[in-house]
Amino acid sequence: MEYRNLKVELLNGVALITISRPAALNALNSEFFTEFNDLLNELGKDTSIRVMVITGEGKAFVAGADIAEMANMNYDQACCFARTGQKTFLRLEKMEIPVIAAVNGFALGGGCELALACDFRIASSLAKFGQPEVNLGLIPGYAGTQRLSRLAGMGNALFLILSGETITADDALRMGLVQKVVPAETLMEEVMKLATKMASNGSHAVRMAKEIIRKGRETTLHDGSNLESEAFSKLFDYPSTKEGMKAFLEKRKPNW
Ligand code: CO8
Repeated sequence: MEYRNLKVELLNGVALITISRPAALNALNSEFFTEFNDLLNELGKDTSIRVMVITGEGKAFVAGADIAEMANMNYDQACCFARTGQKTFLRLEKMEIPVIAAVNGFALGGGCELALACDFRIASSLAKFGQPEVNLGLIPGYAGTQRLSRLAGMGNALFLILSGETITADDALRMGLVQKVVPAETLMEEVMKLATKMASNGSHAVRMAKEIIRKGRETTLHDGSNLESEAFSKLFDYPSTKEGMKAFLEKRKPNW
């Protein structure tokens, strides 16, 4: 399928998605959300895809929701625009396969929220993060008020959202907002290496680990541990699990 705001490449089990609207610093508009949902439908059907990577074209990852589109919205339109974004990002978070944000530049407002909905974030040393909505008289609308405090703690979430300050990749690393910062020129090489490694791991194990970690976040330690033992045992029903351990004992790579 052809997209106006997205570029998609499939490489060794990895779907590399580039948000491509560089003239507006990849700002998210309604057309983007329609296309992105179509793409998720398409990728969901392709069992050869084991990892997704999301990045942005040019100097921005995503500089936020499209301010030009939002400027004249009324209550109903704003509600619809916010809910569309929330549903889309929730859907992304619930993808069975890992989703990595390769944050190449500005990740502001809705762009920071998109990065937060990915499983983890690898940032270029030139990346900038922030929730500058208050500068526009707004607040985050794609669940940033909820995900940021869960990921980076209440103090950091309140600091970023109430101040509207933009922070560096190193500051984001210190806050736990990103997992790794790498030189700008090696970002995609490093992310793709990591994604390819993840794509080569036992796919049932990777998917189950993601599901349990995410579900466990919403429950008690006791119930989460039960989810884990259930999932752990279920893996033994898959021939690939036996193959992983057999390959180790036979000192060879697994043939999943
Ligand atoms: N929306 C629309 N256009 C944008 C956006 C945006 N978020 N960001 C940048 N652009 C456009 C600029 O208007 C400019 O267009 P043009 O060339 O036609 O004038 C072009 O991109 C390049 O931008 P700049 O010239 O400003 O580039 P600079 O390098 O000087 O500055 C910045 C880069 C600092 C990133 C600056 O562009 C900026 O501050 N952008 C806005 C950042 C922002 O406030 N983001 C938050 C938006 S609100 C939001 O995301 C809410 C999410 C929840 C929505 C809920 C729905 C109701």
